Amino acid sequence: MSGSIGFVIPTLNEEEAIEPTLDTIPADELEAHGYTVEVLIVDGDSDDRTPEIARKWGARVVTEPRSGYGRAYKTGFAETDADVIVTGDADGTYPFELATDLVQRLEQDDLDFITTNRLAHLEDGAMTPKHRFGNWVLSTSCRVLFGTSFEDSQSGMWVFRRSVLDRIEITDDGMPMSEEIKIEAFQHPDVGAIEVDIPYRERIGEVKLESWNDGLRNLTFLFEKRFTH
Ligand SMILES: Nc1nc2c(ncn2[C@@H]2O[C@H](COP(=O)(O)OP(=O)(O)OP(=O)(O)O)[C@@H](O)[C@H]2O)c(=O)[nH]1
Ligand SMILES: [Mg+2]
Repeated sequence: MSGSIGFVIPTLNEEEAIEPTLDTIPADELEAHGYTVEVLIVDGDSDDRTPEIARKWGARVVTEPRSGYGRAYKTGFAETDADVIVTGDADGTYPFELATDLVQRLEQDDLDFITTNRLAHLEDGAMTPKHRFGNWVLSTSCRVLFGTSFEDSQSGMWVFRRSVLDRIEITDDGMPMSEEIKIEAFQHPDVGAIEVDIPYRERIGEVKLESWNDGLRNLTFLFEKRFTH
């Protein structure tokens, strides 16, 4: 098999976690399978050593000073021309080491978009009960409002063909972009989308999520998308 794989990873002050995260990317394994690999960091103008550490590791770093998780991904997607994009946080939580299996699954099953379900194998300390409850509310809301079948609406690890981006619309610049990309992919008649179980680990470094604010913003986004778009 051949093709290019682009890891797109947003960072904001992740100097403690960035190197251990990058070290889990199975670049050699993917290359042994015939793929070329690019690692792209979209840095939100961190005021710590995150970009410097990422560059030293060998990643390409672009700076996106406009704030927001969704904004960072939009910029990263526009910067890469990889055939398949793999995403995830720079905080040590997601199993990038499974990327080869996921890319092969995408190709063998002729899929376009894979999202991941962290709730299946949560490791100790990975998610507080409050976050699990919030996630359940949001995933259930997605199911009721959009008829989507995924369990984990907030997972940030996706493996998808770049061509999907020509068929879906991403509008949100913040955290709701995570549920938006899944709803768009799962609802599109010409996008083959599934959810796959993954383990999810405890975060390295400071928690950034503002639980109540981000949770409420995510919920409001779902209702607005359903009833005003
Ligand atoms: N470029 C950029 N990256 C961001 C921004 N906000 C968050 N990130 C990064 O996006 C990823 C997801 O953010 P997290 O803080 O891990 O959000 P979360 O996973 O919902 O919450 P916790 O891991 O529990 O803190 C991380 O790699 C962050 O460093 C931003 O405004 N700009
Ligand atoms: Mg995270």
